[in-house]
Amino acid sequence: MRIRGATTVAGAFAAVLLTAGLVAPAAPAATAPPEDYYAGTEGLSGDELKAKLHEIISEADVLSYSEVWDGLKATDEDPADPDNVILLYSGESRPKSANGGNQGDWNREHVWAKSHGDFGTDPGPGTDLHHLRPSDVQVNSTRDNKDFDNGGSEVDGAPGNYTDGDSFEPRDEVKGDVARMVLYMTVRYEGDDGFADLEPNDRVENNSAPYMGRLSVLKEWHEADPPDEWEQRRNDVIYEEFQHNRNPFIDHPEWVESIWP
Ligand SMILES: [Ca+2]
Ligand SMILES: [Ca+2]
Ligand SMILES: [Ca+2]
Repeated sequence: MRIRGATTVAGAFAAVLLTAGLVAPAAPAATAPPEDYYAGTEGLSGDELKAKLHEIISEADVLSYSEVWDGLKATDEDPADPDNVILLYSGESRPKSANGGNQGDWNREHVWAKSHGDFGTDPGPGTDLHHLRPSDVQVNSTRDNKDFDNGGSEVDGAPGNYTDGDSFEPRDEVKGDVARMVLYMTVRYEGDDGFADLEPNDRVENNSAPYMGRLSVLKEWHEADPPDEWEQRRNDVIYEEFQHNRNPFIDHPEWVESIWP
């Protein structure tokens, strides 16, 4: 049994190093959502569950597009190096200070492409941290506004990612993350706030329509790559420090099947 508050010699030594700034504190472990966050969802499924979740997660603060930089530096911090962020597609760790628009920089990737519903970067879906991720500038431009599907040839500078003329397949480690980000967006944005009603479908080449495909593939990716501690911590940081809302599909992966059987 470990007694809370008990001090060991090693623990005291670590505390001294921490105080002296010689070691970085360990990344905080993921926490569960507050007990009453999903109150009212009990017994619901399908469209009723989706409607209730929409109500819950729409209680949120909205960031400006410039505040997104600071958001991503916190949400996507490299646990092994607090000066760096992890890039979504390439998986690379790159200095937080290398944010920008030039080759070698990282920028703000909209996983739900801005053109699918034409929401731009005004405060709203275009600044929602739940689907924004740091990405290499070149890789971001290769992804472009393509829908998600399996297949294609490997992306330059992002091993394990594939693309062809109409779709993009992210690396295995983030396939589920991508699926849960897309599905969050469809529940959060229902057309009642001046922005388009974002919805998933099973197509590619959605272009400017407010849809993102392919739902059947995203569901497979969600199953194959369940939420891990890093993704849960990211959800917590957005909830606690920035928007004060959560991605329900990270907290309750089973709700994907309940809403999209
Ligand atoms: Ca394709
Ligand atoms: Ca993952
Ligand atoms: Ca929607």
